[in-house]
Amino acid sequence: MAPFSLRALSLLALAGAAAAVSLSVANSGGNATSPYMYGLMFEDINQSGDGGLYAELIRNRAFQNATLESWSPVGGAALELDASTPLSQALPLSVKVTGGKCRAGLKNAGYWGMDVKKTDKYTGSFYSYGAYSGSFTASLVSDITNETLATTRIRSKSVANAWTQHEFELLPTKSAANSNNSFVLEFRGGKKTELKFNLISLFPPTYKNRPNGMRRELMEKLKDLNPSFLRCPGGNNLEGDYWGNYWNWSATIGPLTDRPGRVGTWTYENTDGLGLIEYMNWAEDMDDVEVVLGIVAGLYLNGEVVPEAELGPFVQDALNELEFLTGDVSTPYGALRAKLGYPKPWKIRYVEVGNEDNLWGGLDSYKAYRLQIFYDAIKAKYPDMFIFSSTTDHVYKESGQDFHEYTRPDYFVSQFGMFDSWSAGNPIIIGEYATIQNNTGKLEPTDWDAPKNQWSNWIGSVAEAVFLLGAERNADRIWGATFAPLLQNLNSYQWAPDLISFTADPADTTPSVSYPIIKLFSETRIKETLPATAEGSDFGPAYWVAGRGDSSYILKAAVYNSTADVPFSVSFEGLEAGAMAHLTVLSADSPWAHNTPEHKEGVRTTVTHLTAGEGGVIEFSLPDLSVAVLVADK
Ligand SMILES: *[C@@H]1O[C@H](CO)[C@@H](O)[C@H](O)[C@H]1NC(C)=O
Ligand SMILES: *[C@@H]1O[C@H](CO)[C@@H](O)[C@H](O)[C@H]1NC(C)=O
Ligand SMILES: *[C@@H]1O[C@H](CO)[C@@H](O)[C@H](O)[C@H]1NC(C)=O
Ligand SMILES: *[C@@H]1O[C@H](CO)[C@@H](O)[C@H](O)[C@H]1NC(C)=O
Ligand SMILES: *[C@@H]1O[C@H](CO)[C@@H](O)[C@H](O)[C@H]1NC(C)=O
Ligand SMILES: *[C@@H]1O[C@H](CO)[C@@H](O)[C@H](O)[C@H]1NC(C)=O
Ligand SMILES: *[C@@H]1O[C@H](CO)[C@@H](O)[C@H](O)[C@H]1NC(C)=O
Ligand SMILES: CC(=O)N[C@H]1CO[C@H](CO)[C@@H](O)[C@@H]1O
Repeated sequence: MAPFSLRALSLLALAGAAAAVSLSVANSGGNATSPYMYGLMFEDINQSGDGGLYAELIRNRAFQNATLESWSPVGGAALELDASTPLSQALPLSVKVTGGKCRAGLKNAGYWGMDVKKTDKYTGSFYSYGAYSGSFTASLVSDITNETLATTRIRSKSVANAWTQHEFELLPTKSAANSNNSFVLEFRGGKKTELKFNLISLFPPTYKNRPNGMRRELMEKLKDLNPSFLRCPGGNNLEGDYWGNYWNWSATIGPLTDRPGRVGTWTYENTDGLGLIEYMNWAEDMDDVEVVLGIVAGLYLNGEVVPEAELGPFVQDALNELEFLTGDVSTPYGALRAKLGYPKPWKIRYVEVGNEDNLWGGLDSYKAYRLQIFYDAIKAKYPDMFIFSSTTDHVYKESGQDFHEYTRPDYFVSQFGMFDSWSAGNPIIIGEYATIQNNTGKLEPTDWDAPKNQWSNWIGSVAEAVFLLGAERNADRIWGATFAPLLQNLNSYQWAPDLISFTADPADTTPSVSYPIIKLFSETRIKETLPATAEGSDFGPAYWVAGRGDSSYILKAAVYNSTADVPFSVSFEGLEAGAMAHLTVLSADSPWAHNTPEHKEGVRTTVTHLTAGEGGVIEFSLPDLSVAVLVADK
């Protein structure tokens, strides 16, 4: 038996030696890293806009989908949809309330509830049609106890044969125990009662107090990621499911009464209250992150493509949109923007033509004419704008390219080196990435017919980190990267896993286990990558990128699929013995660790202070399935 165990021992020792990482990081010879390395990608998917980021509490506020969904009668009244007196061209349908007892009206259940806090002031508005000289009562009530949490009386200005707007505020006298609350609007009922209502809206305080703004704690979670770009408004949602169903920028601006809304790609009605201007405000509120604006490029998800001869209006639409955003007030669309209250132009420096135009039979036409026509038209008017192709299968002139990957952990890890061999000419945005399925034991990509993970699990998040390190090592060609999708309303979603899950109750807001990795990488920005020479070991099971920050040296590393802890000894050229460093390590109890609203602590963070030893060498070790960043003070 003795020789046997000796043999086993020496094999183990070999494995240990092979896994040890001894790195010497040079002080020059690297590449400047894109300032946009970490960002956000957003589209209205999984009720992440309406019912999520967009702070509106009333669901189906303007009956845009021709249903009474989310509304119910109170006090014996009857509700029906009414098309006889449109509030506006964009909002043709209203609700007619008839009959009822002495106090009658209608009730809205919100987006699966409403959060009610005593410390918050709620701002509401509704339009009514019909003669009525009494008062309205607007209230927030608990669905569980029937308690009134906030109420106010509004003197009626309502008249026959015209729409009248009423505004009000609600100040709760107590906080609700949970988010099972509704909004109730009541008035004097009776046999002759007949009143119509539309655009019934209620907002809590919003992020940075923007009118028509965003939900506070979700925006805070996004801001905490320290993002530097926002890719919007899609994604598939930009393209639309069928002919004419594209995201139409001009229908998402102006007063809410002018926004018709749209059944988005994810098959539910979007109010478009979160429209183009709200995206720009969002970018501004994240301390001016760069917007990567997706423009509609003539491919629908059912495979229909706009023929070359009919593309003109789409190109004009894109130019109008860019003029609306960036044009001087003396231009027609710049003037429109000013008229809507935004005289100061926004900056758009990055445009993406379409989304995933390699899919759904779109590639031939994208290659033949679509990318080129948009590129040439935009460049002719805006020579300084940088234009991304929506795929890596086709670039045109100086365009960038967009790489999307939804796959399994092993597959991501196998792609650590994929960008090493790409030509550096056309910068790549990794516009969407996520681990969505488990390993199978073989190196297999996603099976689109099989279920996806409900929650990001830790092994998948570490694999994403390895992939990101591979991208950052190629700083000369990677423009930026963003996880997708960003947000998920747990009460109604089409796609999991997502980066942040939420419900109406802010206490449920749950960042996935991928979130702390992105946050850590994004907080420790490498300004310039530096060549790191590894003595006697190659990538795997440890992966890394080294570089220089503002006043520090940085090493980012991940360990995936190791049988033992991996010892690191790292020296940075110019860093002396005694130099101070700190090491942040993210790890979890199991490869399957994940976060849920009930358990949000799937990832452990440990910070260790280290001192460089002889020759400036910093030593530490990392466990299997860990992600770490070492920051050494210069
Ligand atoms: C910098 O870019 C060059 C050219 O793409 C590449 O060969 C080199 O490895 C890069 N250096 C680092 C440290 O990433
Ligand atoms: C309502 O939504 C469904 C999809 O859920 C869609 O098929 C229908 O066209 C929509 N109707 C209106 C009026 O928007
Ligand atoms: C709340 O009101 C509903 C409808 O009127 C009633 O069915 C329910 O019993 C009430 N709940 C409580 C706790 O009073
Ligand atoms: C409270 O609301 C949640 C949805 O957010 C729902 O699943 C639950 O059934 C509600 N509970 C009650 C008692 O209404
Ligand atoms: C886009 O919106 C504008 C303004 O609302 C409208 O005139 C136009 O018809 C819309 N286009 C489509 C295809 O719906
Ligand atoms: C993980 O380790 C196992 C056994 O050591 C090996 O077969 C497999 O290829 C490794 N996977 C990756 C992605 O490195
Ligand atoms: C992936 O594996 C985890 C842990 O076994 C499991 O909970 C999850 O359901 C798996 N995902 C899928 C899509 O089967
Ligand atoms: C309102 C809405 O879009 N609901 C959909 C959310 O996603 C689920 C699938 O997960 C659909 O069944 C719902 O219809």
